Amino acid sequence: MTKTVGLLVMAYGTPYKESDIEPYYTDIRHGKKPSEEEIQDLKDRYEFIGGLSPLAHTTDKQAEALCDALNEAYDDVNFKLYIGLKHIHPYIEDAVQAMSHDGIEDAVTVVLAPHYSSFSVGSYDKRAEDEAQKYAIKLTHVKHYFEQPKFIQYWTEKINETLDLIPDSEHDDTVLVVSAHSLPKGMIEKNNDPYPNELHETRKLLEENSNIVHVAEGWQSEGHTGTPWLGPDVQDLTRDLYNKHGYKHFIYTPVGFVCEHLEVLYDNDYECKVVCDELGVNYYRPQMPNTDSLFIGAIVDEVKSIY
Ligand code: FEC
Repeated sequence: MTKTVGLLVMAYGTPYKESDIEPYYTDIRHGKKPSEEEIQDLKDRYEFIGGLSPLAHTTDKQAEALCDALNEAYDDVNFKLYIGLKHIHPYIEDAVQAMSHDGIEDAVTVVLAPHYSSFSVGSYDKRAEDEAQKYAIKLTHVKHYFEQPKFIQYWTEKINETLDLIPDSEHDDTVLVVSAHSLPKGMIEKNNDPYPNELHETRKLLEENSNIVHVAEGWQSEGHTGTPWLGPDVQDLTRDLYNKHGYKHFIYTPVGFVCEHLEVLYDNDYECKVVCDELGVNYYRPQMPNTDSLFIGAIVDEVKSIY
């Protein structure tokens, strides 16, 4: 007999229309409204990437692909999909309430972010857990999937395909920048958070598996809080790598994210490219995982290892 199990896919969320930008940003700031200047700056960045982010659509597609793949992988389970977002509706709590309404008693949760930090994946899980306890729903959490062979294979293939665009004789003049979203350094150090080490492990796996010769690790998209964030920032790193080694080709793999959205389309494709243009070097940013079957397969394999 097949058992119906909830699949709660959680993601960051993005404004659906321009008027959502202010409340969305206020939610990111824990209810404290950003200044008019900060709101305008964010509106300008969305405008730059075409008005709004593709994230909402991609999150839906990724969640549907994952649910389909899990239903293929399990004979005795029928996964029913729920999407819960961090900073806009449907919120994580809304999704848990919908599960309760449908009589779900058991669910697997997945965050669309491959590395664990108590401030990212951990905070999604806590919100889901707090709500699920009200309805006695049992949750099994996927904590991370950066080490899954299919996740590493996805990025390895992308790196090698990008290297194929560069003459062999210039591979020694090429550097790979592996990055994730920065977080405040003090919080990470105080809690002995695994996040920086998980990025480091990802970098090692990509270095071992792909044909790249030179690799650097960096952090991106940091906030402006007046306190130190994890570094080096990818833009500063680009300048340093150029000044020290004179690389001609820079390949950016923002492996902490799983699809094209503001932080990739603006922070990599605009901000890092501006630095590359200034230095007269070539900018490359392979396609993000989106609904690629290797990426979806990596999450399926992680679910299978815990559920
Ligand atoms: O495409 C889109 O519309 C949204 C893309 C988006 C993703 C994303 C992922 C992460 N964030 C993480 C941490 C923080 C911290 C701050 C913060 C601020 C912002 C702002 C926008 C934004 N984030 Fe985000 N993040 C995305 C978008 N993020 C917009 C506000 C303006 C700005 O700073 O650019 C707080 C900074 C502050 O206090 O001002 C902390 C982490 C991730 C990756 C894990 C995950 O997806 O949850 C960590 C996608």
